[in-house]
Amino acid sequence: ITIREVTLHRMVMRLKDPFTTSFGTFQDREFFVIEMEDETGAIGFGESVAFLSPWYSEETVESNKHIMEQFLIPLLLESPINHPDEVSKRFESIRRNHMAKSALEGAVWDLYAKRKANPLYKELGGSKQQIEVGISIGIQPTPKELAQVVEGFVNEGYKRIKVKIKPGADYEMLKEVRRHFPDILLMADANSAYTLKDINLLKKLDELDLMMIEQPLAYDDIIDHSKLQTELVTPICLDESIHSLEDARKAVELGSCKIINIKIGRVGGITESKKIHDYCAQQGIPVWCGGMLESGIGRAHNIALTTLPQFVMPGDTAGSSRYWEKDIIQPEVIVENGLIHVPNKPGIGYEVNRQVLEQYRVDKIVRSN
Ligand code: OSB
Ligand code: MG
Repeated sequence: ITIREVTLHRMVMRLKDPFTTSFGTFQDREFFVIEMEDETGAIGFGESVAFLSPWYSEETVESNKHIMEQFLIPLLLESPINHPDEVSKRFESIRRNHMAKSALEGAVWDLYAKRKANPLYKELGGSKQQIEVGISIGIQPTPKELAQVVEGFVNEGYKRIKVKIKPGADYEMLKEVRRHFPDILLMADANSAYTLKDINLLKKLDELDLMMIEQPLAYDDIIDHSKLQTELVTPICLDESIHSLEDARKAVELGSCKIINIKIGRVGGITESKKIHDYCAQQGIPVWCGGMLESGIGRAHNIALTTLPQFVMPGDTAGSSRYWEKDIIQPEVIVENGLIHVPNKPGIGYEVNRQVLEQYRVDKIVRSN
């Protein structure tokens, strides 16, 4: 594969509803769609998942742009690639910046699969024809309102409900949901809002029969999480703390978590995601695919990855209509009875809707050889 041209489409898309986490509320999603063309005219798409501000990790939309433009794209244009697995090697001289790397690698994967006229999920070695999905619900003003929002999504068929929590909006919120829905798969995501000083509160959550608690402690921690896990019945799932196979191995060896949320962007791409998946399969650690409020392009990559066998728990890849009035892919991602049918078309399996892409595009940067 000789990459001829890389286009960065800078997008601003308004979420249907504002999304609140332990770090605040936002509604406008700004990101890059990566379009890549090779010497045969094949085209691949990727998506950068960093946010405008560095609240989730240190990367931002601007840092992604800087790193892609100045460092990563020149490395890609330098010489041909035989296989997408080589991309992460090519980027090795650049430290971290996983979301920037992953955005470009994702486009290479799509392009490679399209050249071979093969669905991306098959290139990854996946086989599921449908995947189970859950939904992630932002912090709501009151337990009552939360229970109403949950009811709506339970009725839509989502297989697992995840509720964002923070100090002061945790036990009572979850208790109300559990009271209304004694049998649903329910979990909480704290996005690092607690410390070991909150141990009593975190232990109390054991009453609620949660499937797991995601990233309760610091975004860069695996030591305190291992202490916490020995005190809790509820399994800990790590999100922010895991950036690589090596991080996953250390966390599992320390007993810092019993479940891992794999996000392609956070770990630097699909190749690294597969390595973490394979390691977790070997260790008997369940994994599921997280989300970053992506457009349909990022979602399509998540769907392909989730067809791998160790993705045994419902992920956060909800349908297009949960996020957008109009998604940038066609057909849009449809969830029925909590299932997404995996498309069998080449590459990511969805077409990019050029008209909608241009409608939400605020800037365009082209680099070619
Ligand atoms: O922590 O999993 C997270 C959204 C943005 C940033 C971080 C997270 C989330 C979600 C929603 O939980 C996932 C989604 O619906 O795409
Ligand atoms: Mg999370």
